[in-house]
Amino acid sequence: MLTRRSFLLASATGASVALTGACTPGARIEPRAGTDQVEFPMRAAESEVDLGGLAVRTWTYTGTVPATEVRLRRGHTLRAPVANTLPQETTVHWHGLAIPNAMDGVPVLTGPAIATGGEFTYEFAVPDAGTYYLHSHVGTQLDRGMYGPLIIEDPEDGADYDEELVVVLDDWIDGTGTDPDQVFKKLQADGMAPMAPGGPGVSPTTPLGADGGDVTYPYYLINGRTITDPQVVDYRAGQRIRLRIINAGADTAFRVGVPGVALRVTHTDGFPVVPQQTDSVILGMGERADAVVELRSSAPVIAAAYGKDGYAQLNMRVGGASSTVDAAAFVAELRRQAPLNTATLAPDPAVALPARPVDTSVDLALQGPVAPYAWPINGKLYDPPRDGIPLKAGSRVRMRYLNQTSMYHPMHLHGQTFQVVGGPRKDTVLVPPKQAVEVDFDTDNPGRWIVHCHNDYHLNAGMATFIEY
Ligand SMILES: [Cu+2]
Repeated sequence: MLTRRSFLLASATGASVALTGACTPGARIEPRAGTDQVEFPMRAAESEVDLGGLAVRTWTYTGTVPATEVRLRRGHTLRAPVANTLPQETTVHWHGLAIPNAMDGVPVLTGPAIATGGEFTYEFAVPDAGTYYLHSHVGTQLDRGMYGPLIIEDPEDGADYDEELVVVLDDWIDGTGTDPDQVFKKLQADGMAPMAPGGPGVSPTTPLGADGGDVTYPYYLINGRTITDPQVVDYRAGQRIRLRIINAGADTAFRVGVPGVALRVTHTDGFPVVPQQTDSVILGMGERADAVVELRSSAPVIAAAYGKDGYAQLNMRVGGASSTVDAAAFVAELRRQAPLNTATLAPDPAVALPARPVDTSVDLALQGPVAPYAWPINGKLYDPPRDGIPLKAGSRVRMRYLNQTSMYHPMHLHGQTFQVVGGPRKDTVLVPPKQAVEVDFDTDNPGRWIVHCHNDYHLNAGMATFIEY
């Protein structure tokens, strides 16, 4: 019997999908034949990487940016021995997966980090299908090259598309004369520039307000390539492509679109939604969206940095023809659009949380910046293992994110996924400036679980707390 997997491999050798470029992340890991276990060894190491006309020294898990794609099927077991050769301790966090606490990769809360010269083996069964990613949860390592896609297939995948394309977005500064540790030190030394008064507030076309972020990046990447030498993927006219879009950036939200082609958004943060057509979608750091596009001619995927200059690009090529799209003009068009916020989607009924009364409400007031550079929650900076929020196992919790700041914060909960009140199942949700977002979840996976802003610099500046039960 031909599985979808072997079909994809067969069609790839039939050249319907040709990956070009020397540094594509397409060398994917498969389960060992006859087993359900995927072995994925990683070596955290300083690496020389070509980002498409830009050679940098950075830190990686597999010698590439992004890390080699991990792809397995729901219920499979992932076994990942990680050796750390970096001059700092490190971990791997499996973003979005509700797995045992000791495998979550958050220092202090879930276990010790992997020391320099040390090793640790992560091993767990993957509970839910969908588009996920892995990244370091130590310091500013996420803003180096320490991230990669983690794709979990459902046996029923593939009914409404022909091919898949993983699209990993990133903001890049490491190895360009500075590194993320120096960037963070500079933010602390300089303090925050005062907010420009009278900038645009939150509106349909500026859904995250005026403040795009704290870091100015020289480059934006899709699948580890700058716009100078983007990845090119070949298709045939009429093919339906499932884009699995992952925002692996540290301080940048992206507006994502394909010129002249509608996106049919089918999933967010791994979970299926009632499909929604849109011209563009906005993704905060840590968020994912799956969207099916039907290609009639060559077209790029464009990701415009929100509130910042610059964009990232990947080229989908049909019939070998170059796209005639003016990327810069499309970026300007993206900035005029009202992008879809995935938090407004309706869940697929199969994954909606069952209705039940809320047992406990937790308010998290998002605050800052406090001079010189701190972002508190409820007046406190992250200080594990102190100041956790005790909860009861087996309860329905409503968490209210109250953003009192002038910047957006993508809030991420570990260990269990939530349902946005009135919206879809997710693990990361954008909280626009001066607005509140409510999410519900069930305490069904005991442990100490961090809740934090997925802006990596805000996290390092204290914007986190944790629940425990
Ligand atoms: Cu934040």
